[in-house]
Amino acid sequence: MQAPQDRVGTGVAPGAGQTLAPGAGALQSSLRGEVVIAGGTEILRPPPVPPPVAELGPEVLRAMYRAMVLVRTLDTKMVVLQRQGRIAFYGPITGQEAATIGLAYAMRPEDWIFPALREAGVALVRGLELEAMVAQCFGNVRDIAKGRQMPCHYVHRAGNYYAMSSAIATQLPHAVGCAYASKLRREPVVSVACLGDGAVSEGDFHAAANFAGVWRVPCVFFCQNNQWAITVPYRLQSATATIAEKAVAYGFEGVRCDGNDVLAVYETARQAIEKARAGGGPTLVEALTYRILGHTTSDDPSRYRDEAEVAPWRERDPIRLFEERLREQGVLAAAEPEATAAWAKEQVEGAIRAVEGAPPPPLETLIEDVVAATPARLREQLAELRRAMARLGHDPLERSGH
Ligand SMILES: Cc1ncc(C[n+]2csc(CCOP(=O)(O)OP(=O)(O)O)c2C)c(N)n1
Ligand SMILES: [Mg+2]
Repeated sequence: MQAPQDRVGTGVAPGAGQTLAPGAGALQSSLRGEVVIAGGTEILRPPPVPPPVAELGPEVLRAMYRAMVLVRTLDTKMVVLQRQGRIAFYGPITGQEAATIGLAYAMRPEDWIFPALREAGVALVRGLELEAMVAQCFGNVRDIAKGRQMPCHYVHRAGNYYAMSSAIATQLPHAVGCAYASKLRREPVVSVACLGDGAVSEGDFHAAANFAGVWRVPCVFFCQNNQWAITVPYRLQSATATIAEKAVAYGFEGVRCDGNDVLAVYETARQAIEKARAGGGPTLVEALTYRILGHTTSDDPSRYRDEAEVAPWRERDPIRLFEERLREQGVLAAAEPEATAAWAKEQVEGAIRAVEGAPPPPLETLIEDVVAATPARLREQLAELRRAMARLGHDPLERSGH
């Protein structure tokens, strides 16, 4: 169930109110300063104006911890579901929770995020319901995207979370374009352009960074360098010692942080985002982390990677590091990790129970949403499909849940 929408912040806007092309939807409303975040797990909500790290109160620190545990729990469970044949595919974030959640808490609600594959935790923190996420992985009628995307390719319009595209780096010019629109409208809204280390070999990365530097747009490039792009290790991807230093070529600042330390990521991302908001132009943030599991459930890293390389990174598990720190500071009580794990398990299992049995999207949705009025030729194709399915013994009405 979608919870009622609640308004959590409003933007500014001299020059706002210009209209974009029809169909721009959420982009239009957000750039006009109408920021809403719908639904989601209230307990994870970040402060509307993220403060410097030293001023983060215990409630927010606890919320960050819960968000990390929830993402890990979702990952673990969804990988199992894939192995059981209940979903087709999954791309885990495991080991990268600090990078994902640190970024999520550093953004203001009115900011935009253009995700790559491993930012689902940002959608969760920005109000996407767990049930909607799980339904997306099943691709059933409860999926906002109507089963049209691969699993884990989320979209969350109310949270300014752009639809994830499989094609590496294509979101980066889009993010820069969105940031350019904010600049033209004099709106203090930042676009966060997410990428993996593999994306720096794509032309789109360089075009986006060049444009961002020349026009000093309010865009932060946020790279989760997990040191692998499927089977390709970082040393074969790029000859620079860091990804951060690539920013120099485009005339803006690059900064690397410990991607397994959620507070380091938070503060680095926050400073870059606030600098962009204040007119200081783009920054390339590199969160150095490690991909603990396979690229996705379709991958077997034992075929190309030595497990000895993984072991020290397992030791630096971002959730455990944060947990130890919070316990030392007296923010987490001794019993809290166990209670949080039980809470997260119930949240995830409850979401699966709620959506797994839902039917597939209606067959008609195959031809909807492409053009305003569905042309006759598409309706004919749908009728032909129904006839073919009937011939082959499928009942299209049953399959479509009608
Ligand atoms: C343009 C393009 N080329 C190749 C692929 C196949 N592909 C999917 S993910 C991936 C590697 C991505 O690595 P990285 O950017 O480091 O992100 P990570 O998966 O490590 O988070 C590749 C090559 C693709 N999806 N799009
Ligand atoms: Mg990578």
